[in-house]
Amino acid sequence: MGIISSGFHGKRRTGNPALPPGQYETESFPVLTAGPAPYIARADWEFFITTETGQRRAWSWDEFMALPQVDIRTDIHCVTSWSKLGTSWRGVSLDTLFDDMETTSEFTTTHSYGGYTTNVPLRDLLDGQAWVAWEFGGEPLERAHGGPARLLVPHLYFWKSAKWVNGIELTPHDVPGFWESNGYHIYGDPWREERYS
Ligand SMILES: Nc1nc2c(c(=O)[nH]1)N[C@H]1C(S)=C(S)[C@@H](COP(=O)(O)O)O[C@H]1N2
Ligand SMILES: [Mo]
Repeated sequence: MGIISSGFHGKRRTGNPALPPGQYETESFPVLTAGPAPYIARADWEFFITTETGQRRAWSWDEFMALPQVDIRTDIHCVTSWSKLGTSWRGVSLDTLFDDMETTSEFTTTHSYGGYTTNVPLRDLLDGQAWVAWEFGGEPLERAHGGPARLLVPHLYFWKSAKWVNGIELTPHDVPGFWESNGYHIYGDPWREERYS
């Protein structure tokens, strides 16, 4: 094929190096939720981390807001093939939240209000790779997108970014979460197209 007209690729801008294989760019922000969206008031929200030894840390909304806040600009990639480039978020780095925790666990299960779970290796949550985000595009995160707050792990497919996040459990083994038990890949690297198991 020598001749490519500009309309040929349609919205599948396959030439964009920011797009992982098989993804197309969207300007909209689709909502994807398995089941009903829970309603959690900020006053009732907390975020916990538990370890394999039973250590537990938890932050109320006000305690969470008193932690250092950072702005994040990142691309997000949904396994259903849409990618949204250059999204902006504000939240707390998981490096901050894990600061005092002592663990020998290498894996985590994130728990959401409403029962959703997803597993991510601990190393993928640290070193500036993951946040608990509560603002999107300069506005409080909408409930449909996980407000009051959601996990943001943008280097993995977006199902790992648990909405209505409640806490993270450190686990000795890699335990499949909701989608990982329903045919999705255990790890979910969009650049390797790790969509399904
Ligand atoms: N609690 C919870 N988190 C979730 C989901 C869900 O159903 N429940 N869906 C996941 C999936 S499959 C995707 S693609 C993204 C979608 O986020 P969005 O609705 O903000 O686009 O949230 C992820 N986090
Ligand atoms: Mo998804």
